[in-house]
Amino acid sequence: MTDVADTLPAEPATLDQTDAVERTLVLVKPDGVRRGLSGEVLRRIEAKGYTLAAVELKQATPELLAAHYAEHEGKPFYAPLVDFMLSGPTLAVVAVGQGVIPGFRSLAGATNPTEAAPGTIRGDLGRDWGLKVQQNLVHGSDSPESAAREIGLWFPNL
Ligand code: IDP
Ligand code: MG
Repeated sequence: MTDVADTLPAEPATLDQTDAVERTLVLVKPDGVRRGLSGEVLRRIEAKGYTLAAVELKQATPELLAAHYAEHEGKPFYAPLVDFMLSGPTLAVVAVGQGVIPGFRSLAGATNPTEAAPGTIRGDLGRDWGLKVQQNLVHGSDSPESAAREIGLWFPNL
């Protein structure tokens, strides 16, 4: 016979149970910094209610970008993407809050700025400048694993 205790959840839900706070890496790419949109991106993150845990203007290096974009190595857009990311400073940001990983991806909009919905960062502020989707203003981590890895790369002391 099954003991009733075996059928109960180990930790029953309580009324004050909350989602875990998560962290994501946001980058304002060199096109966004050059166009003076760093503040606008930070404004949208804060207006949504997320918290800024770190903000630093950094010049990326080939080594950092090779690690950051390892999943794209070998793709046709990889070398031009790395060159673009080396073309000027990047604003690196750690944003914090429940659901911030998908939440920032939603604020950023679709990868292709021509297709990104109005209301999103890429949809409102980005466009094709002759390079299709490369210059799309921002990066946001796409999973908890990517966020942990990318925060470690851009903010080794956090
Ligand atoms: P994401 O930034 O929306 O996560 P990914 O597919 O991870 O998009 O691509 C990383 C970055 O590589 C994009 O944000 C964009 O800058 C660039 N990229 C992606 N696809 C292309 C392409 O087809 N041509 C040029 N650049 C691209
Ligand atoms: Mg990506």
